Amino acid sequence: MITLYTWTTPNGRKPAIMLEELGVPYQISTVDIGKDEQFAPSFLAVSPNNKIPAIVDEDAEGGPLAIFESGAILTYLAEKHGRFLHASGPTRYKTLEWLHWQIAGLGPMLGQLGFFGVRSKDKSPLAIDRFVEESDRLLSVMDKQLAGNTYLAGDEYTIADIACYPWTIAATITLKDVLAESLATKPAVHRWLKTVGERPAVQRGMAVPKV
Ligand SMILES: N[C@@H](CCC(=O)N[C@@H](CS)C(=O)NCC(=O)O)C(=O)O
Repeated sequence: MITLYTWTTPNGRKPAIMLEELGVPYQISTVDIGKDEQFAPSFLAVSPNNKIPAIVDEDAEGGPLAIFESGAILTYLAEKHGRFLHASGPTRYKTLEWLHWQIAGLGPMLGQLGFFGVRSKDKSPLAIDRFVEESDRLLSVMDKQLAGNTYLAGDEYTIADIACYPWTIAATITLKDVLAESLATKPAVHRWLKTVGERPAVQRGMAVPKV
């Protein structure tokens, strides 16, 4: 059995979508980051970087295995089950390219924009401009890729789409005011959001955890 440590955030929902897509049994352990539960010693033993998501797979090869970082979790689950990531060849590397792009770029930039542009009481125009500009640049890169491809890595739905969906849909909801101009010029991103968002497993994963 896999235990998923998660909360109601874009990063937390990526492995939930993946587990739903795979249809494997898993149990949820909620970590309320608003109550600092990510600093509890029992959670730090699983995720020493004090961030969700993390998993523990009791049935991993060689014994129980704890993994933190959503990209590592998605890659592990994809390879364990042989789905949503080719074992070799160009599509594998296109998938990993967009997966890493999300983890190093899209997620952190939208996250900073959420902090400076929405949650912070002190509104710094310099910081907001910087993160709006960078978020727009990233969404433009994504739009260009999706204008020529059904999914991020090409014709197939992969862990790159699973990683990018929760952040991009969040951008259209929680960041819709600060990113209004940018989102109005990204037709391929909206088409992809609709296609991915119609998958039943994505809808189930986006509802995890129920709190
Ligand atoms: N690169 C990490 C980012 C994880 C992350 O930022 N998690 C946030 C919630 S979305 C968190 O746990 N924050 C708690 C904290 O920073 O103390 C991943 O992709 O797993």
